[in-house]
Amino acid sequence: GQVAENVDQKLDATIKILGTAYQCDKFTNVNSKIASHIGKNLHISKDHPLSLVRQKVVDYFYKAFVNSRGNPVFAVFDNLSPIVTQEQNFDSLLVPKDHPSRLKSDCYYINHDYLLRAHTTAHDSELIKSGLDNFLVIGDVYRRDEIDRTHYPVFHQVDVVRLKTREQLFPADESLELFESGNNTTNTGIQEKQACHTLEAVKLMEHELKNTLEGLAKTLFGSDIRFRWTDSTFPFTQPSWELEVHYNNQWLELLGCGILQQPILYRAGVLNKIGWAFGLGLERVAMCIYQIPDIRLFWSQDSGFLSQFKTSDPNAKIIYKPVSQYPQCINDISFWLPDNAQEFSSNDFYDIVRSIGGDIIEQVSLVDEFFHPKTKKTSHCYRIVYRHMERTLTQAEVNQVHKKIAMQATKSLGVTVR
Ligand code: FA5
Ligand code: MG
Repeated sequence: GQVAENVDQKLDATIKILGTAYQCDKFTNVNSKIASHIGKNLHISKDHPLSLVRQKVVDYFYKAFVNSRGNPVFAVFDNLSPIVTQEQNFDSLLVPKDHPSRLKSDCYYINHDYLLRAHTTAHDSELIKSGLDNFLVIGDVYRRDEIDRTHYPVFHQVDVVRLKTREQLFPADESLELFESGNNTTNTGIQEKQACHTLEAVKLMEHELKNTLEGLAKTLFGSDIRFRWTDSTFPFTQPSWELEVHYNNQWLELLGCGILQQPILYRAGVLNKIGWAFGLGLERVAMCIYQIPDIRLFWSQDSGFLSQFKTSDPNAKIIYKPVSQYPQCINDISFWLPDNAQEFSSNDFYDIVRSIGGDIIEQVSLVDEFFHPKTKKTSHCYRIVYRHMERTLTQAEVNQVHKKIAMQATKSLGVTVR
């Protein structure tokens, strides 16, 4: 809050982010703690749970929308800089000048000109302008917020946009149009459509959007997932909806979506298309499907957390097991394999480690391997991570277990500890 701001920033100072120095001014409220998250790119970090969810979403769109040659039509942008202008984050999306989402109390401003994007929607207008009709934007977003189990000032979103021409929307009927010079129509007070759109076009787009998102929800949460649609409002879509899913006995807001405001497309130079868009939070999905209890865990460097998501298959069923809050104790062991090295299996060593170490073994992994050309011997180095669930282990007691493991490996596997 206010204190951190005053401590960290001086008006005549500069703040360095991703290698660029920015002049501070009275807008500046990015502090060094927040800035330290920039460039971490959890959503594209190998084996990170947010990266697994990203892959699931991308795979779903690659499969669901292919061209006549069977190739995916959606382009993916997952490495755009989170530093954006007010034009990108707000103006290009028709967010009014006095909208509360622009307030310094809600956003992280670098200075008057730049802020950390508050949603990945910030890139939609430019990507539309560049000529794309189908794309995903995935990245870190920044909002001033409390820190608790489900809120963190940095989280990750996917935004998806799909634009269609009249011919693509109504391939079989030349009498149907996208546009008319009609009125905003309301149905029970909710804006049913924008004045410029025909009702047929909006209804068909709504149908494709909702079908696509229900399919996505089933892909992420399983085909039995219960969901419901609620009406919503965003400055950049009309009509707008939210999709909620029923998970662990409660309704959870999964995403916001709608029919893009036509002026956004006009301003981006697109005159003959209608579009739908949505924005989804990755943390919410990951917390549900992997049963991760606290949003702060995503930023954990603890290998006890990260190693649980090591998989080559984004569809692997993973249930997170809580990691002890007591510290890890990491000991390495290196040994020469016996002469019949081909017969040696790391799994045999892992069994020994587990049978001797029991529950204080958190992980074992092969961290180095080399062949000595003179002696023709192979060396393996294993890293053993020890951790007790209820108390802090002393280095002395870990050393004792470690020594026992070395002795047992020597005896039953014929290795020579180095
Ligand atoms: C938006 O950010 C809009 N840009 C979404 C959108 C895009 C609407 C395109 C229409 C068209 P919202 O603030 O509701 O909307 O956030 C979208 C999703 O991000 C939420 O549904 C939720 O899944 C996730 N989300 C929002 N705030 C948080 C938070 N504090 N922590 C975790 N996830 C969040
Ligand atoms: Mg919302």
